[in-house]
Amino acid sequence: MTPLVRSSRRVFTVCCAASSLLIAAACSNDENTPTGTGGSSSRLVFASSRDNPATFELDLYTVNADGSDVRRITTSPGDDGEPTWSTQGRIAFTSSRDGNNEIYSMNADGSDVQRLTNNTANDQQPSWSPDGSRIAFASNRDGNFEIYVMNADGTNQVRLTTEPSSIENGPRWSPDGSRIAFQSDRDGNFEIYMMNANGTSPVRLTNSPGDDLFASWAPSGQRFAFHSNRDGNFELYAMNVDGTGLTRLTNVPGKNSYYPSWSSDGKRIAFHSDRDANFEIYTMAADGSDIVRVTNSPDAFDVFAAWRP
Ligand SMILES: [Ca+2]
Ligand SMILES: [Ca+2]
Ligand SMILES: [Ca+2]
Ligand SMILES: [Ca+2]
Repeated sequence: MTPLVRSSRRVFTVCCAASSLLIAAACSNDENTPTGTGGSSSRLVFASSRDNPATFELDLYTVNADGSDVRRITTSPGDDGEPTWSTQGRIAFTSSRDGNNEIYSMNADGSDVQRLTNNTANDQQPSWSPDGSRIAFASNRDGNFEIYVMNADGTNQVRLTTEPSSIENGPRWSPDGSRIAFQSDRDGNFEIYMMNANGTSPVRLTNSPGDDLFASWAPSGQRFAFHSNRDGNFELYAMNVDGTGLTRLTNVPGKNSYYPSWSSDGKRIAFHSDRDANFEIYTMAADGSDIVRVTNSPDAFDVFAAWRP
């Protein structure tokens, strides 16, 4: 496995008993915004090993939610993963192209790549502020994983959490910009927490004996999806930010679903799953119905899907 996959696996081996490759993709298309299943705006970005069959290295691609118009947008050595789209149309992502995981940004067609971090530690999991001015991310530069923020050009990198005995990662900026969701094992296993965007007042939102990971906000800011192995294998769930309204969205015993990404119209959720043999990208209605398979590359990982805002 390549470095990003290894590091993801290492993180998720620490966090999750039944760890597997995790990745999601964001979406973007420039010239058109086709209407996909369910009427949602329908460009996704995702990571795939489809063009690197010998190494399984991940590159980034964009695609319509119906599976059409796939475009490869990175070609560098190393893994490119964890892409996420800003409301201004730039994609931030994690790459090991320069030797270890760093955060980069680029236009949605792959042009104008900018390196934003430069640190021998793992810097990963970028999440844009809604106005596109800042990026939250996770890094173990200070000894273990904590949540950081920086300006969109990489300046002014500031640590938000200080929990030396636990992992804090998976930051996701709220749609109104006021809060950041993240995951931590500070209470014994991974739970979803939420804090103010300046790092104050963390609140625990989930409480399960399993690992609850990678919150994705609904555009209303009142609900979030996440993946959890609380019922045995990893499935997708959603709940309200006040802790009510827990709903299980997927149910495929023995297979896993990961990394939800809520569409900006609130109607659909993208994710990746090995339910059809290896990892492919899927979307479903926000209530878990109407699952649509987006990718079909049986010999490649297709992971880390994210919708274009
Ligand atoms: Ca680094
Ligand atoms: Ca920590
Ligand atoms: Ca838990
Ligand atoms: Ca595949």
